[in-house]
Amino acid sequence: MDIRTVVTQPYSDQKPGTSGLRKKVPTFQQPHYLENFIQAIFNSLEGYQGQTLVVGGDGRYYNRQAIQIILKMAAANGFGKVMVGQGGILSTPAASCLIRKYRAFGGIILSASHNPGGPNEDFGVKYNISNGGPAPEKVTEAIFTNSKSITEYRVLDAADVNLDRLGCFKLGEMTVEVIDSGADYLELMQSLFDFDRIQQLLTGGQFRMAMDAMHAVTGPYARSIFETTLGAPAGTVMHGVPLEDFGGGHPDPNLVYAHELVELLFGEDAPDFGAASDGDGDRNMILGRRFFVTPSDSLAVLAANAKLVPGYRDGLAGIARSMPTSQAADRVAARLGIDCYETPTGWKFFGNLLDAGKATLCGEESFGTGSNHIREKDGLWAVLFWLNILAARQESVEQIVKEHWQQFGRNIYSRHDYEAVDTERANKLMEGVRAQLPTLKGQKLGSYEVAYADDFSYTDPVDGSISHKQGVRIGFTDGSRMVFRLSGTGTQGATLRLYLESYEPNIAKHGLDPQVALAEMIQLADQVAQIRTLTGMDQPTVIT
Ligand code: G16
Repeated sequence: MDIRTVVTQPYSDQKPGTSGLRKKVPTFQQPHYLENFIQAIFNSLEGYQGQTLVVGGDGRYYNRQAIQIILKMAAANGFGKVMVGQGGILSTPAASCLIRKYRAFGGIILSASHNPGGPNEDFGVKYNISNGGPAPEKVTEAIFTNSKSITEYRVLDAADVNLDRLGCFKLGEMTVEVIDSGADYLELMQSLFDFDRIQQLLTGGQFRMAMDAMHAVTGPYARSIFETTLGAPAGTVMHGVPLEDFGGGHPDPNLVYAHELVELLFGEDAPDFGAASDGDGDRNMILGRRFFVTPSDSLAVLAANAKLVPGYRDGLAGIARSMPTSQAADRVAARLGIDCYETPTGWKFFGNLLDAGKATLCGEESFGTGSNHIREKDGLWAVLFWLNILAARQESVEQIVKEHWQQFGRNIYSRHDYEAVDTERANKLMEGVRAQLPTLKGQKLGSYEVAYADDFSYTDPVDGSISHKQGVRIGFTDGSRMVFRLSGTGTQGATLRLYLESYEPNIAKHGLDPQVALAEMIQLADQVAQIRTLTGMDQPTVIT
């Protein structure tokens, strides 16, 4: 079998975003586009000769073709072995688990996460390092730099590997091991949670749950865990068969896109517990009967109840949250006497804190929660964590959250997304807000007084690296705040995210609808940023 060196031209748009390179499928299908990016990844790494690479994706359109290309390029570039999930399937958390467990050099995960899939929809490539986590900025920058000057890539001329048959195959000098996509992940979950107790809850006849896999990668994992292992009735997992186009849906577990689950949980005779996960299985949404748990509250509740869960019984080293995530977790950390870290948006920023043992639990407002068990956020882990707490406390989701608010006060929170905004206008909006920052401090805005106004920058406490311009914050003297940033995961125009938060210690006001409680701030945000004028939109596309 021959290794071919193919002459290529660089593409100028291969800059990884918040989580890898995400583009429309036709962009990835351009001649040499995927190959260039994969070679740019390999070129920016050192010492991988003879080492193991983990490869898999969320099963979206183009997954299988991309994997064949990557396998042949890995063989031509000198990897010793590639572990690939059966059928090319690996959830993002399962890939992270495998990289760590088998001490792989790294992994390539093919996913555009919660973005839709299909011939004209999104595809993505993400590189994870040996700790199992997303490549940090210095690596993604090196990949981008490499992609801009690439002149050739290496690929093995060979037949495709049968991805559906478990076992080891030779591809040139390299071994390809097609592995069961879920076995190692299930074992890890069993080591963290009280499966016996959760099983009693799910089979006791009193408690019902629904898990929406949104026709994405979590389906087979969820069926194996909840239905086969824990004994929940067949049908507990909805939309459990992964489809290349996610059944035409938008595999984003939020109140808008997971509407079937939401209708079920808010309808007559609703189950006690509902959960959903996204395209690649790292996000989660948690619902009780007629009750939505915001991701920020979810992190805080998990942290406050961690001692009920075997894997966290010895306590937490610290908590980390992304900057736009509400400060609910900070209150729990303060009560527990542990540190709470505020990082930029992007799971990659948690890696160093977890590796250094500074944080145990991490979370983001964007429906991401996880811990030091791997280096990615983990949708099913969060669902099991909640089930473990529910089994231990024998209370409803709503009771648990409301009691949490009574103890800690409520951080009322909402995110407004304006999607597919003209990029130039979105940049103008952000520049407009940035221009006001130096003069905002001390000003009265409606009934609020500005305590600080800045563009968030982060100094990593472990390696000292600095990340600038990570979101504009306007904080008020009563602890409320609004945050503006542009999404780093969209593939069409720009997405403006407006994050709103206020703190409410008064129990009598805990039942308020966040849109009502935050109404004045929503209006002030529009005043400051001219959102409606500049986006040309009267309403956000998605409110969570
Ligand atoms: C990715 C990142 C998350 C981030 C989210 C939203 O999630 O891994 O850390 O919070 O994007 O990012 P943005 O606000 O820039 O769109 P996922 O699930 O898409 O990989």
